Amino acid sequence: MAGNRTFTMIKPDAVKAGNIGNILQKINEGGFRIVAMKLTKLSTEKAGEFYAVHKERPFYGELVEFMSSGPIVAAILEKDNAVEDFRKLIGATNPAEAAPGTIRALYATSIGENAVHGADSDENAAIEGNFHFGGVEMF
Ligand code: FUP
Repeated sequence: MAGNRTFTMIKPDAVKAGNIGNILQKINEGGFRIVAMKLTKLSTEKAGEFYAVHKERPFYGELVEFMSSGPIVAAILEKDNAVEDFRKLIGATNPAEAAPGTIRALYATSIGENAVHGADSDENAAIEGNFHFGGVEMF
């Protein structure tokens, strides 16, 4: 059975562009409840750890540099079928391929600076949520 929680980050590009409010509105309209949320910043070490699965990919260095370049919003979201429904709401990794009306179609500028992260499985949602919120009270 599909789980009911996912993990997201509003990335440095979207925070810098002033789109936290717009993106949270899309998340609310999408039917997600916020279980935990914080404005934070990843060190290069922490960003490298978070994206360790991509370590061998050619874009890893840029990805780590970008994700540690400014504040982000990290959040745990709740809804039936959360992981799959959230990935539908954010759209394809490359904003040029993201469906109209999706968060990335609206607010992302490139495949690297694509406004939001969404966990890709229940297992990763739990790992990523714990990475940012381990030991923190959930609502
Ligand atoms: P997604 O699950 O949609 O976030 O996409 P991936 O897990 O494939 O990629 C994770 C992050 O790596 C993306 F959000 C941005 C970055 N990336 C690139 O910079 N270039 C690529 O070609 C693919 C991904």
